[in-house]
Amino acid sequence: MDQSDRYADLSLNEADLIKDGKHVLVTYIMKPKEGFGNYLQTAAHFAAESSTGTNVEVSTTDDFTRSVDAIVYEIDEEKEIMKIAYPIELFDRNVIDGRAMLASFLTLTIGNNQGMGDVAYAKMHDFYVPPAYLRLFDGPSTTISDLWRVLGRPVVNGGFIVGTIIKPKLGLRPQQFADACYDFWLGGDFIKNDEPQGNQVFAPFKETVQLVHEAMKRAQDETGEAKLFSWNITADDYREMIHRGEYILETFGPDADHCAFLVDGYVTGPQAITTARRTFPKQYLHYHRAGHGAVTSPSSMRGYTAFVLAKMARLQGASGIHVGTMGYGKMEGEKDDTIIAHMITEDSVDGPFYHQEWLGMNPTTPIISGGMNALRMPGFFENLGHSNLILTAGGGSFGHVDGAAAGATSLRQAEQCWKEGADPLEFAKEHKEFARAFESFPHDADKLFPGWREALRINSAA
Ligand code: CAP
Ligand code: MG
Repeated sequence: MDQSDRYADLSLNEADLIKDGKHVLVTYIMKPKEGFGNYLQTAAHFAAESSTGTNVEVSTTDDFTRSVDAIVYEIDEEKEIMKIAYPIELFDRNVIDGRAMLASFLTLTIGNNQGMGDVAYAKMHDFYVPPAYLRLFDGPSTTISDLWRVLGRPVVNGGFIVGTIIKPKLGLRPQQFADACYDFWLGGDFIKNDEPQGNQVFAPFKETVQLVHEAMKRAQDETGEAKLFSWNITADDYREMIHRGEYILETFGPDADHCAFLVDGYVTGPQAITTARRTFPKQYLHYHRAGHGAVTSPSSMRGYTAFVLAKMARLQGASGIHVGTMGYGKMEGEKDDTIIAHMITEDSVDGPFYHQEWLGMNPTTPIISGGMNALRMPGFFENLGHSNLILTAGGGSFGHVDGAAAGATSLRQAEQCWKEGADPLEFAKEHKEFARAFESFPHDADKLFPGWREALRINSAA
């Protein structure tokens, strides 16, 4: 059934739609399946299934129904681009407080339309949120400024937070886990649970929390510096999440503001993020995106991109989200993924298809993780252009030949090297931990700094 006369209007002007502020605009890369309608007909059917329609006319439709139809307003068949305007009235609001919910945004914009028989694929690449809808989202309540404040740094441009993930990913018992924390904290600032670490039978959560707090206090006494820990409170049951969070805060007591809460937001979905955001608004909300590659990978033609995931995380109130390593680490990513970091930290930003004004909504910290070590950092910072971020390097810390504290120091030195605009090999001659990172990660050293062995042999022999 050709629904393009109802669900498409290519005369609509995007600038007018933005000025009117009554629609969420979404851009997809979409390809129709062979043997069905033409591009516009498939797009119109997509808009129908994503708003007020189905595959046939229904007798119950009235004029009001039609007034909230999602409308295809632009297509470019060559580039497989389809743009749809969704009236903001379509989206579900909380009964309890009238606020927006991301679940509804997902259900409509990438819900049933992901499995339509006449669509080969459709993937969301950008979306625009008008002011009237934007203000209904929670947004972040704590930000990196709250962490800088605990660390005793300036709350603006407080700089690089050197972090790690306790490795191995699983398999440490509580005392060994706490010992690893202490070792890293002698050089680093921030530790996170790895995404699956929680209450495994060989590492009871409550015993681990107590021992890590002891380790934090010893490391703080030893270094005279505040230390941070991001606790995984992910669970299927929101009551479990709240129980874990409350236990952490009670146990850490005077050090409670040294704790962030980590939620595996992709696998648990918006409810878990919002449970943490609204139950513990004073705790930094760390969004880990494990699993996102299923939809965000360039090899996936459905779902949404990593850029869209990060933008949605800011709306939901994530204080920080993993944004990848922009091609410098082990996970998928490109240099121009810097657009993700800009979109979640700045207030007036251009995305791939839409400019977004955030109207003062708190920023979300770019969290960098995935195969990073001191050798890879100078290039990363040069590409991004700043170091107001959290780095969590697991292998890059615990893989350093002189241990985790030296690993942390090498990461801090890497930022210093970049800030000074120094040649890394020359810089290494004066900075031992950074120099030893070359011996710790020789494959990276060979690739990034050919001739490093000769250049540093003088130093390492000393
Ligand atoms: C990194 C990591 C991170 C992923 C996250 C891991 O460890 O802890 O979870 O990199 O990826 O489990 O692999 P390493 P992203 O530092 O030892 O590589 O940040 O892209 O979501
Ligand atoms: Mg991990």
